[in-house]
Amino acid sequence: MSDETAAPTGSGDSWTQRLFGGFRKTSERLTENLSGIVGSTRLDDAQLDELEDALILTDLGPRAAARIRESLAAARFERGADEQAIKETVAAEIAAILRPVAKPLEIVAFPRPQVILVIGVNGSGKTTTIAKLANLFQEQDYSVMLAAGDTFRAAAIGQLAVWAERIGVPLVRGAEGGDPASIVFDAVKRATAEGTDVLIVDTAGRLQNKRELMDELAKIRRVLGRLNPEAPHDVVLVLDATNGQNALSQIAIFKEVAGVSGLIMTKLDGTARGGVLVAAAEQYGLPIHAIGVGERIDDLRPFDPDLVARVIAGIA
Ligand SMILES: Nc1nc2c(ncn2[C@@H]2O[C@H](COP(=O)(O)OP(=O)(O)O)[C@@H](O)[C@H]2O)c(=O)[nH]1
Ligand SMILES: [Mg+2]
Repeated sequence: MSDETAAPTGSGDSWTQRLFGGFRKTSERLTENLSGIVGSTRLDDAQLDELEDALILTDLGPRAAARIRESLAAARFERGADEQAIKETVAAEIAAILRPVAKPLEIVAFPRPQVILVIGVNGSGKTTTIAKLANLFQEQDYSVMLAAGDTFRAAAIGQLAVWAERIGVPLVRGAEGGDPASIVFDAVKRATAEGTDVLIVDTAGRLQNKRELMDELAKIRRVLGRLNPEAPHDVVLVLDATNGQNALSQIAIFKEVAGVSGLIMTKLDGTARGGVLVAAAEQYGLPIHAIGVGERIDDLRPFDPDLVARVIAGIA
């Protein structure tokens, strides 16, 4: 299994290897806690209580802990629970939590464009994720346009411009400090005129001033709604997996300030506490569209609940 720690190579397998990295902390805690029940034929209440208490302390969240306890209580390990059988049971339970929320972003808007508003705190990975999404949509033969709605820092506009040029998609941008709503207005008009399939809008994530952020996002939504009552079709919150439990409070805040229709979790490589994804699925039930495991353009994929469940259980 030493391959799991190998440096990412860009091959198909490296995707799973990096996922193992992002979930390692969660997975190791889980395995440690499960080791106490290996060999048992029937798990008694005391053992199950102890296990549940320990699992609550992992980042999977209390409800996942309770469900894992129940499924292990119901499981019959005829010849004594071996580690593999326990892990399979746990993976099945985690997959059952994750499957209902796994929903890829689909381009279905009519009339076009489908407007995807991307929100999240600074540094969570919004701009990088927008580039990766644009690339995914292009691979599916959709035409894509980007709007630089994070006008707070010139660097943010420049960063999106670099990506737009690299992947060959048009960018609608304004001056630093400009009004994001007017950029979005121009972008929707241009995308409509050009028959663009998907318009992805970057935004600033200044949580320090919640009121201002709320006003800014509300204004963007108003302008969008005036041009197309269905827009934005998606409001995607980007979460940084290395934020652990903070990611959960960010969901609550952004639901309040902007409404959220789905999630993308980034940085599920390195030393993330990926288990928070399971807690988010349980607690909010919001669609999880995709996950990111690196800084490169092809480091984003639609969320695969079965693979992630097996990685968490340590058996992928
Ligand atoms: N390791 C890792 N880094 C990422 C990932 N996504 C984004 N980043 C990095 O995180 C930093 C912030 O990303 P950025 O897209 O600028 O975030 P924004 O402020 O929300 O727009 C950048 O250095 C990105 O390269 C990821 O999935 N994995
Ligand atoms: Mg940005």
